[in-house]
Amino acid sequence: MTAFFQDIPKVTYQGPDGEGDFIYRHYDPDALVLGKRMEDHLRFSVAYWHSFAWTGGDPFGGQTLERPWFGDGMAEAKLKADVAFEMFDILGVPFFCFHDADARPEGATFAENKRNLEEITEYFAAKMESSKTRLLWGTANLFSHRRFMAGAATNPDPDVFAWSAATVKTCLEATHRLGGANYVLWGGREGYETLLNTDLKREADHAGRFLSMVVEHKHKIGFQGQILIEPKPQEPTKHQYDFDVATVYGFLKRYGLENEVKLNIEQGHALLAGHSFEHELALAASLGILGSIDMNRNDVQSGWDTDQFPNNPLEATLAYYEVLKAGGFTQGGTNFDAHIRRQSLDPADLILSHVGAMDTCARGLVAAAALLENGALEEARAARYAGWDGEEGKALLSSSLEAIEAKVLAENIIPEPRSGRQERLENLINRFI
Ligand code: XUL
Ligand code: CO
Repeated sequence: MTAFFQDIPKVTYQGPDGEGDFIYRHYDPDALVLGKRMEDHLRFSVAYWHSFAWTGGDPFGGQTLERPWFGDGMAEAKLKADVAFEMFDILGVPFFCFHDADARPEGATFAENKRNLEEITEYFAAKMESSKTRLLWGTANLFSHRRFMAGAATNPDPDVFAWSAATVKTCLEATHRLGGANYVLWGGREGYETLLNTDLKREADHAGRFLSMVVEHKHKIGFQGQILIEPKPQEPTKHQYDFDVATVYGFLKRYGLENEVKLNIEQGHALLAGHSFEHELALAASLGILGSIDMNRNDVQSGWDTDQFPNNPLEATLAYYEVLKAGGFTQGGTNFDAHIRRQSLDPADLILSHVGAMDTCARGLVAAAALLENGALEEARAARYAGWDGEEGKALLSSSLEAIEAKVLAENIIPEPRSGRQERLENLINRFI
């Protein structure tokens, strides 16, 4: 045991009336929701980067957090892993996620990075033998180092493409070695700052070929996890290519990858794209590409990607409603791609941020399940489209403009507007929160 979380007890479910801070009031891993354990529905994951690698910096000031593992060496990387697995155990979370750069020291060459990643992967593997926590997904950080300033797969320099492809190979293999359920590609700096120096078509073709190589390698090594793309519309580049679900689906179709790659959808990124989270989830589900979620909100006032832990049960309900309607997670899960605030200095803050987020999501899941079981929302939706279920409605879709014109004239069709009943449906949902 390290000394970092020394006074913090293991967090367990105590129910809504339990006493103290270090308890779950709503997250009861074994409780059955629609016949499945809550833990198996939600599949919570801690993000290694935010909890253990982020220093508290913002554009106006540097490090605020002090951690005994901050440093460049392998000893610090192993101490970080020790503390991380202690936190997974305190929280009882079933999963974690990591980028290569969060976990291993940065080397001077690719070969050194590869060696460092292999060493820390084996260190994780040894820890996972006695831990219940599994790997939800691994990924490569292809955006922090200055070599990636003009992108990775879409960089104008073939050497950066090569470095990036080689790096993804090592990260995919590390994920495979650790039994990861998914591998994520977030297009960190795959976008542009100015069109004046950018060849859009060439960059898209390179990104398409890069992703195809990832899929080819997945099959070559027998990795059974899902390959996931994480959409985001801007930040860090002014325009990101993986703008939103619709844009990424178009990209996957263009390169013939729509049956190979699914999406990891982040709440805050949906908002940046001008959508609601539930819009992005519903669209991905309707396209058959809903894979996993990053459950972290933005601040409504700042309009930027502030990566805060969820704390709004209504938002969580609307999100899990879409997840449940789509059949629930198979290999995906709920990753908290969220960090504590810059002033949250204490080890306890790291734990309590996750406790609150897990309780919020549990409330959302339970409410969403009750709403589904109640059925009134789906009945109202079905009733709204009922006209299409009859023979006449079906015939319309296999008709032609000419035949339809004749029908409208012959039957003197005059559409009668009907209420969309939005407020009634909003009131219905609020009864379940
Ligand atoms: C950035 C972001 C990433 C990805 C993984 O906004 O969400 O942390 O989740 O690279
Ligand atoms: Co994310």
